[in-house]
Amino acid sequence: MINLCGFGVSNYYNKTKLVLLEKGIDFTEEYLLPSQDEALLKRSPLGKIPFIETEIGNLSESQVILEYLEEAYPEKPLYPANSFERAKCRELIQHLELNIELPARRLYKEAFFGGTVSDETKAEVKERLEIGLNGLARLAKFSPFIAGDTYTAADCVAWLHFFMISLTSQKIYGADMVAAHFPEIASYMQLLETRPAVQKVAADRGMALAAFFSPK
Ligand SMILES: N[C@@H](CCC(=O)N[C@@H](CS)C(=O)NCC(=O)O)C(=O)O
Repeated sequence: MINLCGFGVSNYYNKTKLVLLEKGIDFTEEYLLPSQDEALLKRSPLGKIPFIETEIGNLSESQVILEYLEEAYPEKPLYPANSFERAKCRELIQHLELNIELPARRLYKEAFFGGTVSDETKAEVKERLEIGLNGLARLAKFSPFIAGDTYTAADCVAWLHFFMISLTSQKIYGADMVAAHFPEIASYMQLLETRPAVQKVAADRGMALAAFFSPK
């Protein structure tokens, strides 16, 4: 049995959870916040979440976990069978994570955690986000899924990161940068939200967000 560790506010935790659900893999969840405590570092090398525990050992880094799950549980594939199409699917994921989510993450402190971010950082991130979103717009198909006619792991990642980037850009810049780059975004998100696994992650995320941000 797989034990998924982390918490439901994290888009990387939710990415791993969504893939487990989509693939119909049995798993348990353990609520854990990131930390540098030795007890956690023994389980996750950088004290980050998510990570999974399996009978044969632990794995950190959500994308590594996804790739492992795809190989270990090939039924209900979330990557195309063809090598080049599979690479195109991974290309979308890499762009979403490295060139969009990672720069935007520098704004989360102000967008979600009551801190502040300098105007210089905001301007720098905006420039990186413009480049990342423009690049993704050249790759994304939305026909109707992001990589083409089949639902893939890239949709799992896109659904989660689009949600966060859209919220973050509205909070920091007063404008939804995702909607500005992808006119089809609302119908795309609605299409994904017809899936039971997506609905389950969205509902759990809603509860996790409410609990995390409720006055203590
Ligand atoms: N590349 C990692 C990112 C995971 C990550 O950054 N998780 C955040 C929570 S959303 C975390 O643990 N942050 C604590 C830290 O950076 O020390 C993955 O894909 O799993």
